[in-house]
Amino acid sequence: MERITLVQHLRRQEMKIQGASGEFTSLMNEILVASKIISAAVNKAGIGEDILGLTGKTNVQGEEVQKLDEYANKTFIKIIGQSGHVCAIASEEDPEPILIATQEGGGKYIFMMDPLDGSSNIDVNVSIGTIFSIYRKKSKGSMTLDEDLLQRGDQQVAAGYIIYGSSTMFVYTVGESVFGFTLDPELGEFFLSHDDMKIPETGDIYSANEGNRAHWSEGQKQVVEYFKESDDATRRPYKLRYIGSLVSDFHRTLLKGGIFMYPRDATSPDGKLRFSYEAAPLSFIVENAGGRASTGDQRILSLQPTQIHQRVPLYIGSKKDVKTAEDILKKYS
Ligand code: AHM
Ligand code: MG
Repeated sequence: MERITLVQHLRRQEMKIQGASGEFTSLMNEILVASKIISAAVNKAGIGEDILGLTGKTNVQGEEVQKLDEYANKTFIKIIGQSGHVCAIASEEDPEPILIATQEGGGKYIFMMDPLDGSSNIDVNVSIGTIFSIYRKKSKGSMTLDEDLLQRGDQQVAAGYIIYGSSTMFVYTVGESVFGFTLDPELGEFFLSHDDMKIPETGDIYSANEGNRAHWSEGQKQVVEYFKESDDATRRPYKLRYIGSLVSDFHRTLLKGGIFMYPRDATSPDGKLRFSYEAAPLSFIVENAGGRASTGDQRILSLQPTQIHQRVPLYIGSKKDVKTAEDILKKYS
């Protein structure tokens, strides 16, 4: 594969779009910068608090040690907010969206993110990640909640995630194709490592928090029973893998196929994951890689959100596996 950096790749993509102003590429470059800063901080997470014996309140410079998720949130807001390309930032960490005014009257994009997903896994050295999504401002004049911040997922201009794992990877799509880049830590550059990513049509892995089984509907229990049955023709029983860190579980699903589920249950009627920061961006990615994503009975990208922090059940992964889950759920509904 040609050795090409993320910056070069973005520029080439831009050249394919007629009349592109460069604003989008510039915004993506800012995301890239923020992600390198977070990647370095995640790599040092253990050193800061344990190896150097810090109290957790102040660091060696006498500054307050921030929790990594707060740090990631602030870093993204600062860098993206100053880019001049966005008019609003909505973050899973903040109750209200942040409106950004620039001298020119605000950028044309809306940036949504889960700055550090799976952050409860930091202490145990499990991969975590950032999920982001970009929409175009639709309203004329000042921002509106309905027109601008509550857009359907199929209106996304781009979506991506950064996984801080054994290596740091940046995966993004602007539609049609999905591209993955791996950070070379010595050079501090992301290089194309996964060109035109495609999810297998079926997999042999299912992923769900089965600890919640007691609260599941009969349909959801049957979905999991199905994947556990023995049948050579359909490669069942499937393997179970559940990390509990969405970016990691999703990244594996994208590469290997299979299905990831976070269903609704008796204690959480809308599931756990958020539409704007988790379900919609990952669904945009999976569909552009040839996969499928639904709430169990509706395509995620066709769903009209009504609240910025709305939760949705999520079934995401290989086309056939997600369809199978939907069919079983329908049968028991
Ligand atoms: P967070 O946004 O508070 O980090 O929570 C989201 C995380 C996802 O990364 C993961 O898929 C899910 O919560 C795991 O939930 P559970 O522990 O209920 O299985
Ligand atoms: Mg999250």
